[in-house]
Amino acid sequence: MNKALVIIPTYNEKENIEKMVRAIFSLPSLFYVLIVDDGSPDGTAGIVNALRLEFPDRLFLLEREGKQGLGTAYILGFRWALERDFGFVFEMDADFSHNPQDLLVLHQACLEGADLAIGSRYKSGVNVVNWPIGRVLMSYFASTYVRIVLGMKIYDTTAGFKCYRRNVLETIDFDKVKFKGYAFQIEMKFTTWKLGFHIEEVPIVFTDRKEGTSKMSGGIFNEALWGVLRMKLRSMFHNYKPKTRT
Ligand SMILES: Nc1nc2c(ncn2[C@@H]2O[C@H](COP(=O)(O)OP(=O)(O)O)[C@@H](O)[C@H]2O)c(=O)[nH]1
Ligand SMILES: [Mg+2]
Repeated sequence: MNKALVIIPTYNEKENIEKMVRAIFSLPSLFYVLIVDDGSPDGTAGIVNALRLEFPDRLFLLEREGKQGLGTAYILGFRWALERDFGFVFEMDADFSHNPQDLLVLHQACLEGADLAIGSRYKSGVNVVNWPIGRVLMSYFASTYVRIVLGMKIYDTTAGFKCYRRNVLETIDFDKVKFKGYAFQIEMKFTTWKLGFHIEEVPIVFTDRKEGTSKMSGGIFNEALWGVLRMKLRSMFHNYKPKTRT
């Protein structure tokens, strides 16, 4: 159970996906990669399928019809990983905002005892490169808002670059995960924290994508804004229990 799987959700990432897969496979540790593509009209899945001929044992692809959001893509990937013998499961974007080298650092944090390691932009100052200042400020203050409302001691609450130990994913009841965008990232951290797991933030530098376009939308932002209040309310009446798997 020491195998490490990197899950990458994709929607229109034809400029990035091949470079990203090759970058991960050239790291000194052995990582497996699962792409969850939502029927990207730009043919991202076709590129992955071609690459699978070269890496049939290390690269996998799940295809869904139509854009269904990041949260459900990850949950599909988590279930897939749990049906197999992966001990460490990563979340990562396709667009090189997350430096593949940092997979090694997150992995190391989990090997040294973290149940969840978070690649954090805000652990030490603000480590964001090439985002317009408005977006940096919004992200930074959103993270602070979440930390205060939920009372969670995490600086980068919306971070999407993470490594979970298998037992965390085995314990979370995915049927109860409600959100899809940034709120999904917050909800996963909040649930992990409420369940009493050991969370560590590892400082990383986040660089804005150079190719392709962001899928961030006002709707996703609003979901996070109101979702955090709903999470807070729910946590006041809800007892966080590990899922009993049958
Ligand atoms: N499968 C899937 N992937 C998505 C969806 N929305 C975004 N992504 C992917 O999730 C990652 C992060 O999205 P991105 O647009 O870079 O968001 P941003 O970094 O917040 O601007 C990228 O790899 C996207 O291709 C979706 O609805 N479905
Ligand atoms: Mg991005």
